Amino acid sequence: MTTTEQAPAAASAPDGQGGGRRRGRRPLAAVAGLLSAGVALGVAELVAGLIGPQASPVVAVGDKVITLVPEPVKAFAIATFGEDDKIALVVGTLVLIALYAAVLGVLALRRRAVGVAGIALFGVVGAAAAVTGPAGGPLDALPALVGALAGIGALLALLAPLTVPATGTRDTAADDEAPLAERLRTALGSGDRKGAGLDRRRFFLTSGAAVGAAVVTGGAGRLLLRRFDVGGARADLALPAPTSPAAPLSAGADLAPQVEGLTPLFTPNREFYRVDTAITVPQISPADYRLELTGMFDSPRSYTLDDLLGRPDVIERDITLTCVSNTVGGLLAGTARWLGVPLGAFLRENGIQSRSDQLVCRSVDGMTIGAPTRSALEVEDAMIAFGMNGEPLPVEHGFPARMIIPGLYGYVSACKWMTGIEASTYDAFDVYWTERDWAAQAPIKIASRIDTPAPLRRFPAGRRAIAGVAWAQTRGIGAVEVRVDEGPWLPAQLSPQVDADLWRQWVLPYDFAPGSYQLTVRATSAEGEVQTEERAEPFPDGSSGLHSIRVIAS
Ligand SMILES: Nc1nc2c(c(=O)[nH]1)N[C@H]1C(S)=C(S)[C@@H](COP(=O)(O)O)O[C@H]1N2
Ligand SMILES: [Mo]
Repeated sequence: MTTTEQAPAAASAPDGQGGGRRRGRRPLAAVAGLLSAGVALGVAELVAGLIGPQASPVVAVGDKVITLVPEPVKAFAIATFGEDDKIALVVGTLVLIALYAAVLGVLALRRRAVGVAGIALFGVVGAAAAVTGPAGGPLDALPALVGALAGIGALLALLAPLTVPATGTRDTAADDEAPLAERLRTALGSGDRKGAGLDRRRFFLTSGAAVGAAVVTGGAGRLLLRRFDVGGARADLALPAPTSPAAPLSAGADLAPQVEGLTPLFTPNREFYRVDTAITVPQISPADYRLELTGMFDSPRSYTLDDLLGRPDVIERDITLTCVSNTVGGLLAGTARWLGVPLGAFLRENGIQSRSDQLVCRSVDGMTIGAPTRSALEVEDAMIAFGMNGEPLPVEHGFPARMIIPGLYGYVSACKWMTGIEASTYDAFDVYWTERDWAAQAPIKIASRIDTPAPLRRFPAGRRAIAGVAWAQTRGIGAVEVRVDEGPWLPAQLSPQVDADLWRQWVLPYDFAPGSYQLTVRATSAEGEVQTEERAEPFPDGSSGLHSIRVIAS
């Protein structure tokens, strides 16, 4: 730990005079700053534990950062950290806080007021972020403010032993006996006068207390926040049986068991890709859930979860979901058996008006997702989903209810933790992603991916399956072809067509002589549209181009 590494350096400070001592004390002051920030964050977490997860300043500030960072930075973060982008953000935020706190500690050594103001500012920023968050209220300012007060207290207590009034004194008793006025002056004013002493023992004792306080309060806060987890309520939820079940799968519909390395037809919930802007997963208790219809409806109303679960028209469908951020050959696509309420019927029943061309779907975390009203009404199998692969939606995937519209990228259809649908227009409302210049309309592009062989990893020469998946939701996949080097396009064998909204696996057995090969795949929709080889990046409406990899047989 730096604390102990720094101590000998400070101890070997050449003399008892101000300049030398101040230099020796700076690392300790930086530590004091760090520990004060730790105490502030811990206490804030404890108070947030009493109020609710939306009040935690770390999370609230992180949320704001996500909302404010420019798209290229976000794209970089997703590209670099993938689904760990939020962990990277939290770690990055903590590193920044640590630097800020260390600098504050050093500045406060000379002028306490700077430290006090710096931590107060930190508290105000945290409070503002929490209060103005999507689920924020005035009470949510409390954790950051109380945390900041605790942090200021900790900073003053930690700096005091670095600037004890009498020259060279290490005697705490002597310090305690110093005149009150003197002690106050040290606590509040410039303690770093020439000749001020350093009480290392007291500094380390206070540090230990600060570490303890930070750990205990932070840990207790985290524990308290578990009260808000809806995992238990989710486990207790009984799903209805569908009135209209998914199309039955023939035996052998999934080719994965026979082909090593091939993506399974259905993606287990745990492995299903996750993309959203939520740092902490929103927790909506089933009992409190409401879906509010607003805007251009003749007879808008609000639905409880039981209203949705108890409907007589529950459908079950197999649908492949895809993210617009998926790069060519990428893994941001997954297939599930979804259970829910047919969206078109639901909207009509509430008298959706023909003037509406955009549904603004609102999530409890403040996200707005704009889906074309027309698709919502006309795409068969569009639904408000509450079940995924035989279970209630996992909390990460939108519990208790989300939208699914086959054929549209998730950012223009698949609103998770959905608590509102406003029938609106594109003219009247810019949603989150369109404000950030992503396309307002974004049908999923035809795509195909090679899962095996893995690129650049040697495999034994001989007969081997080249295999992967291809998708063209709502249209269906008609054919997949593979090209080896500059050879002809060879037709692959496809898994049985189950539903146009489901991806299809493809397999091509190939005799590999030792050597290296360039493999390229392309799909054709059931309507005859051939996947374009023209390369496009995900921004602004989805990537295109053929997946091509180099493989080596030996
Ligand atoms: N509330 C909310 N819903 C959201 C998002 C989000 O950030 N917040 N992201 C969307 C995007 S970009 C995609 S691709 C899908 C991903 O759904 P999944 O995480 O269940 O795979 O959710 C969509 N729904
Ligand atoms: Mo997405």
